[in-house]
Amino acid sequence: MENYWNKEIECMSREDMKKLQDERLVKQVKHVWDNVPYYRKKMEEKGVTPDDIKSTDDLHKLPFLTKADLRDAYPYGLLAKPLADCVRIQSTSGTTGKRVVAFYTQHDIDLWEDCCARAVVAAGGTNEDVCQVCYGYGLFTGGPGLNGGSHKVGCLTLPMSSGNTERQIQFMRDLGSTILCCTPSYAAYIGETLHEMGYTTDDIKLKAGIFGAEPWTEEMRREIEKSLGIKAYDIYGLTETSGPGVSFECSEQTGMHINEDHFIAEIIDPDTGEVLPEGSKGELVFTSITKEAFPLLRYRTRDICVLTRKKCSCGRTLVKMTKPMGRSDDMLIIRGVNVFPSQIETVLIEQGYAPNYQIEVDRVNNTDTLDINVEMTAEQFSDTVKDIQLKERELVDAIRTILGITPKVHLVSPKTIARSEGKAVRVIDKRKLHD
Ligand code: DLL
Repeated sequence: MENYWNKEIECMSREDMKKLQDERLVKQVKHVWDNVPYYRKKMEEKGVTPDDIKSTDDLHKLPFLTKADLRDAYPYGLLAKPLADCVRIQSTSGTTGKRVVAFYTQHDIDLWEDCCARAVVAAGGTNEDVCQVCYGYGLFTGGPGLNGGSHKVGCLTLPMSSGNTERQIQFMRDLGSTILCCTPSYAAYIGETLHEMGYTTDDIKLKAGIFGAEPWTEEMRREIEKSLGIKAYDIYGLTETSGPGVSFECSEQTGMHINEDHFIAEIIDPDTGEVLPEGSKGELVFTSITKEAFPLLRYRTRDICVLTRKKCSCGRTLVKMTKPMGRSDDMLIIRGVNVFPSQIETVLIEQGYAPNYQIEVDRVNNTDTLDINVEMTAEQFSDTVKDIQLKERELVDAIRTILGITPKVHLVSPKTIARSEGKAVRVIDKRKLHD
């Protein structure tokens, strides 16, 4: 039998949900207009005032927000509450310019954790469960989000954070963890390590996993399910909209239900910005209608997917999104970290290299690898092998500082990276991330 965290909302009739969204949107637009001069200016430029927004039917009149706006307004420019009312930030990795900093009031945190609680319950979680959270804690939203959701449900929560895999398995066995929360690639690695340590699924009590924060395929799902003896559920979200829990999978596993009482979803044509009808593939746009501190209106996620309102056997009426099928920008997700090629380029140029480089991403044994080939100038090339190795190490350190992940850097001879006559091919992504 399907369990719900908030049946009234999760199974609400479409008419009632629309009414709720209408009311909340009107209120939210006014809140933003009154408190965020940055967005108010954007509305004025488009000739829209709060009076023009009477219901969700008017949503398309509002201007979009993009990552570029977040960058312009960094750090406090989109804050809609006085700092005195804010209690937390979370953030993505990246240099200042690319970093997203999201703000929360206590109320925002409560609602966010509530969204995550829905995901935990949809994966079969109850207060009888032992929930091991191995998403990163700290600035990343994964750990704190699932931690909060697991607490709300009343699971015994293990705030493990990621890493130290043998210890993860020891805790999992000693405490009898039943639910695992982490990125799908880390789940696969935990499975591998479990078997390498000589254990089988009979030695653990896991029954479900809640995995997200990066793309993963149905094949990978089946592999993880087999190696850990569980049912694996997908969860989606982004820092800008709180973090995980914007949408989550139910037992039917044909897409993720969006928490529409908090987020209005639209699909647009990424080139023209035109809103597309249900069932079309396009860029996902979210309007957060309950957030107090960091309420983004029509935020372009750059994630490409499809929305569907087909009846779901789980009984939920919340709209479903497919797994993201790609991005409309050049962001890569490597080991769960958001990486823009331009961040790497900036480091190379700062360190005196010409912008002749190629980034190679692959997935080996379910772990992402990042190799960066960088061309030396003729001058650099005349250095000794020892000098070149030292330079490679310097680059590795500089990139690790910026991205938070360790790449392999290969300095190559001048003129060995193919020149392009059109757009340079900077990134070769060999992972098969989408079905
Ligand atoms: O990854 C939030 C999160 C944490 C989601 C834990 C799920 C679990 P960001 O670091 O801001 O936030 O990255 C957001 O990650 O725009 C997608 O491109 C991608 N992403 C997130 N969840 C999924 C998923 C967190 N289930 C970006 N499948 C998003 C595919 C995902 N991609």
